[in-house]
Amino acid sequence: MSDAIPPSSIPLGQPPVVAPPVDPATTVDLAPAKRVTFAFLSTGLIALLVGALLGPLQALNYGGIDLYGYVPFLRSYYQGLTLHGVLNALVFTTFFISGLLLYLPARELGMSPAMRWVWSAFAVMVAGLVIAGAGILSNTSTVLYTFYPPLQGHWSFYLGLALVVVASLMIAVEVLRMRAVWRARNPGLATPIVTYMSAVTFAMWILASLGIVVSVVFFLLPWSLGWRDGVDPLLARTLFWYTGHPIVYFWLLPAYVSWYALVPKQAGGELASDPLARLAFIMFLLFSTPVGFHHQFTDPGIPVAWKMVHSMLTMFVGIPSLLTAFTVAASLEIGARRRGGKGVIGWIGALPWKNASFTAQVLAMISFIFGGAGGIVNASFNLNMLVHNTAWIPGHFHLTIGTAVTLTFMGITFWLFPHLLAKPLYRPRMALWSAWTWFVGMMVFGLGMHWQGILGVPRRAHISNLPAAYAEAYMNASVPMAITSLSGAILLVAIFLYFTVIFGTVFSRARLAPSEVPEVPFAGTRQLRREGVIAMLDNLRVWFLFAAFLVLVAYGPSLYSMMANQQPVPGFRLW
Ligand code: HAS
Ligand code: CU
Repeated sequence: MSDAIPPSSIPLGQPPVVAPPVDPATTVDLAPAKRVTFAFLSTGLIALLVGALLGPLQALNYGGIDLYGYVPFLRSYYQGLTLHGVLNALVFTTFFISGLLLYLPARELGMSPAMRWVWSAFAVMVAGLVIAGAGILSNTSTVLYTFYPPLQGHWSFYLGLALVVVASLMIAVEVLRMRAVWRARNPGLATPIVTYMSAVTFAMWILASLGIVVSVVFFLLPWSLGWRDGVDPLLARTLFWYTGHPIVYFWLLPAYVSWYALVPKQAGGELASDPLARLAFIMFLLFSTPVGFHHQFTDPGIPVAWKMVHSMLTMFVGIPSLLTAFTVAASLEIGARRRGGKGVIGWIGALPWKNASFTAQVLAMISFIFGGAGGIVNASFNLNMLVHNTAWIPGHFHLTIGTAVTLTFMGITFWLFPHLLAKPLYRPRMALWSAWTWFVGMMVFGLGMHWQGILGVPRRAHISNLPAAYAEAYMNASVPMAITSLSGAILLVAIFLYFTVIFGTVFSRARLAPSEVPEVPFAGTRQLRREGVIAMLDNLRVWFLFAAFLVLVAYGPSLYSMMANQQPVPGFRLW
């Protein structure tokens, strides 16, 4: 590698392929869109705050320290774990993504969303959160975030979560509508990159959410209301994982939007390859959904051949992330060399490490190298037997959703809140510290949990409350258990620092002058024509049909036989 700036797909410094659209900031009043975005993001962050504060309790549990008795609204470890998983993995993410992937396209296209519709979506999502929250807090739905039957929750739990999903689909419809309007007005032009990525993410989510919608509407809700005597656990698990796997890309892709289309600008560079980014997103649309059996390798009743098909397709869905690693690293390198960075890896030092928003997101990327490698282990049919249902799995998903995604979202708030509120970021140095402590805390957590998993420590076990005879079985894991506990303390500091910055920013009386308000750091300033490969990639309808076909092949036969041979089981309450 030389020190020269690496070539990008379109020569640097050349005029754009065609003139970029008129700067939207000058034409459309985005103030209403900013308000609804802030509503989505801040509600999501409150869910994160409550959910994350329960996290250290879980980490300390692995070190044999039981603090559940001190939390007044919790009656058991499992109630705490349900609240933690639902608030962090399901509620925080859905609110945040709905706000972010609505606002970025609106800003990029210079279009105001249909405000009545998106405020209705917000109201439905809040109603869902309140209803599901009541189910969990009343201890009537301690079924964990995977809510496997025959564990039976209260109907409010299922109804609430269904409303959250429905609301996110309302946002999906709006983003696809905005894209369609823009395309009709600009027939010769390709969808601008951020809108393109957001539209693909939502198209994927529409296909992916089908499993959970069918499961809740036709099985879980009627069952919890007493209208059905039982549900078939295998069918319900399969429908759950039909959505439960691709939902992880519904979380990841908005982070990728930022890594591809915003972070390169923050690094002082640009997106290294626009077409490659689009290709990666189309691969996610195709391969995200037909892989859910990799969560069910140990489930009986699914032919091994189908498990193998899903294992192979899972390897396919790893490819766009590998593409992402190279494109994003190249984009960062362009920025670093423009900033004077030199050397084969010396350029890394020239990146803007003092910028909290940038640093949080690059640390998130680094965590994903380890999270992704663990994912490949999980997906390997034979290795999965070793790690399934052990502490390894929460280790994996705290590096992916808990760091790669969440730390990216935290980094985004460091510029987005000042942008939305026209207020300066409160204590930027503290913001930087919060990113580093979150990263270090999660890496330590990941180390402790993966290590325990290999030693056979189960996930979802109230370790700190085990009878002595059982506890002895895990004596050989005392070192990684101590490491996991330590991470809980580090993460508690990170939560405190991050939310001090957020609350400090939101409640600050200081105001930024219009010229000081940070702009959305769009990196892709080039407008591509809708022709050739780009036109092919822009034809989302065809790709969506391909994706649906692949899903039909991968799930059709198994789902058909499960539906035909249902063995319903009545509900259990173990709490
Ligand atoms: Fe996973 C279980 C396989 C990705 C989340 N996963 C889970 C669960 C969750 C989860 C929540 O095959 C637990 C569910 C439960 O409760 O039971 N996962 C994978 C695979 C991937 C993967 C193959 N997972 C994710 C992501 C998640 C997530 C993303 C959330 C956002 N996962 C599994 C399997 C299971 C599983 C099995 C079931 C296990 C079991 O037995 O229960 C892949 O998508 C990963 C591909 C990623 C890569 C990494 C690319 C690296 C990048 C960073 C580049 C860095 C740069 C920085 C540019 C190949 C893109 C440069 C830095 C400079 C300074 C220059
Ligand atoms: Cu998965």
